[in-house]
Amino acid sequence: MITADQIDTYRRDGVVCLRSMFDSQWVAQLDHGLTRHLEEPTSRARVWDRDEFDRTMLWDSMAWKRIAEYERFVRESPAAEIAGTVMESSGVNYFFDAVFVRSPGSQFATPWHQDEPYWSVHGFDTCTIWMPLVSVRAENALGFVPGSHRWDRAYDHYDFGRLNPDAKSEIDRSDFSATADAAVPDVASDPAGFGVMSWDMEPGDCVVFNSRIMHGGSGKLPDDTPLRVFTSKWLGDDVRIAFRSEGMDPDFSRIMTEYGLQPGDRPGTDLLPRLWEASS
Ligand SMILES: O=C(O)CCC(=O)C(=O)O
Repeated sequence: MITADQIDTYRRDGVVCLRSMFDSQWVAQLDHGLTRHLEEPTSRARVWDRDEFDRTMLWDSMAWKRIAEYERFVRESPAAEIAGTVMESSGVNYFFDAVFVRSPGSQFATPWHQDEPYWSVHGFDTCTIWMPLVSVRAENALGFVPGSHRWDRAYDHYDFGRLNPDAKSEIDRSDFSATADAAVPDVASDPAGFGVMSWDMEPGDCVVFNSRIMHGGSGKLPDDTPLRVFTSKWLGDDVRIAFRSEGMDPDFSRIMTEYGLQPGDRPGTDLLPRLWEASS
């Protein structure tokens, strides 16, 4: 299903676009789940952008245990195998899901960032499967700086808690002000210079990206075009639990502790279940 060339591409670039990985039933299930999810979002859901035409970009996460369609996708779809195969891991654990929903014409572009430095885990072998549930053109899809998953430096954390036009109170938010090491490179002002890659994609296609890759953009949609994206995050061989003193987003430290997971542990338990083994 996945070729050696595609695995090489992921190893080199930190990102690979895979075509027709999920059949129309998986896409329909996720889309149905997302519709239900948006009717009853979690307490973490937040509008990241609302413009003068009331066009929005909404984010929510960690809904898989309450949206049956997500849980089925996580446990039974090819996603775990895709993640493990592309990362060349001996097995994978599930981490969490996040959705990114833009209403038609939303001009919001996701700030450039890396994911893993925000997380309550540490490791090179972490990836996201980014799946649009509608057609998306390359210029509106998530963009990636190839090779940046191996950049050997820590960047400032963008504080996503600032994206709160509706002034929602009690949002998960870390104080990242002490983390400054180096400013995030200004990829948005010179995408060609950074070699930014993105793809025209159809429902069923996915992009798998290493969670240390610099990514951002997406959005800037035509007036009649929405964007509904489901992402799932996966943990491979070298990953350990890590509670970062500089802050986390999302911060899993409390729930991990409740499940008996401590810094330095390998992922496990019903919170981060093992869902695929290479030997199987
Ligand atoms: O789809 C987007 O706009 C952002 C996605 C993203 O940053 C992620 O999945 O980590």
